Amino acid sequence: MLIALTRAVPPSIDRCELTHLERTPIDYARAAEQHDRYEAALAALGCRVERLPDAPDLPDSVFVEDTAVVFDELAVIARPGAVSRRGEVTAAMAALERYRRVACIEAPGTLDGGDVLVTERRVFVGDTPRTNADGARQLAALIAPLGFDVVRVPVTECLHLKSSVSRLPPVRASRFAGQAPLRGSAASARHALLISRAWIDAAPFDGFDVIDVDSTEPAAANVLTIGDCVLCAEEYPRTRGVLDARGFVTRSVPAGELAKAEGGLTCGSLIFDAVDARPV
Ligand code: CIR
Repeated sequence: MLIALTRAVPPSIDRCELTHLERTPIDYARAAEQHDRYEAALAALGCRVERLPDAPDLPDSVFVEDTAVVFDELAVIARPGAVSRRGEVTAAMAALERYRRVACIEAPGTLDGGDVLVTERRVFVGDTPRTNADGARQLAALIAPLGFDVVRVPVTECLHLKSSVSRLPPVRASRFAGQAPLRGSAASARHALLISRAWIDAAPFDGFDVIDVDSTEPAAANVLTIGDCVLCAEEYPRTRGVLDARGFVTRSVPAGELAKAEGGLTCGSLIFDAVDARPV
């Protein structure tokens, strides 16, 4: 059973943090309706959606991904780089303690979950204003015993690492039938990655099957993979087409309102398997 932790869009969303975008009005009702559709899509894909308690005065609280990174054996509670977001982690920690052993990133470390891309054995951590070297070092120490190594990746063109690169399901040979094999595709059944090279250098991901977003959609790299399905933003149909053409199973939801707050599809949930849950 997959659990998806989510949180309501707060009425204060128009006071959200912004780094790379100009502030434009966010239609609260529309954002809330799009988030409802996102949650419905998660449920349709087999998740049990658990909403954290509302946090009306925390403008970015809908973006629960940034509050933690969940591994099978451990949940690492983040320490968001934006001071305005630090209060968000309490509710995430309370929820995660029901399912996992937890460990916290401590000051002076900072870490946003959106900067952490977990692959089979390697965890990529964005070097951003939100995630500092100490936060990355603490994460590395916590997950080394679980068999993960950590690679830092410089990010300058977008908010988080996962704004520019996100995980796809593992490649199957049939997805590449009739096309030149991708770099690394013969090497393993690793997850493929969807990447926006306009925003990030692909070199750190050497050895992975890397699929490019459509060049007219640089903001389309943040997709949410659940099992074999890739949830895409409706606003980026060409990139969805790229994935469809490769044989991936895709679905889409509208995500334009929260995109004005620099949120993408992974940002709205923390998804993990309850099978590995510790007894409550
Ligand atoms: C922020 O700047 O923190 C929010 N406005 C957007 C956070 C998006 N979260 C994510 O990419 N994981």
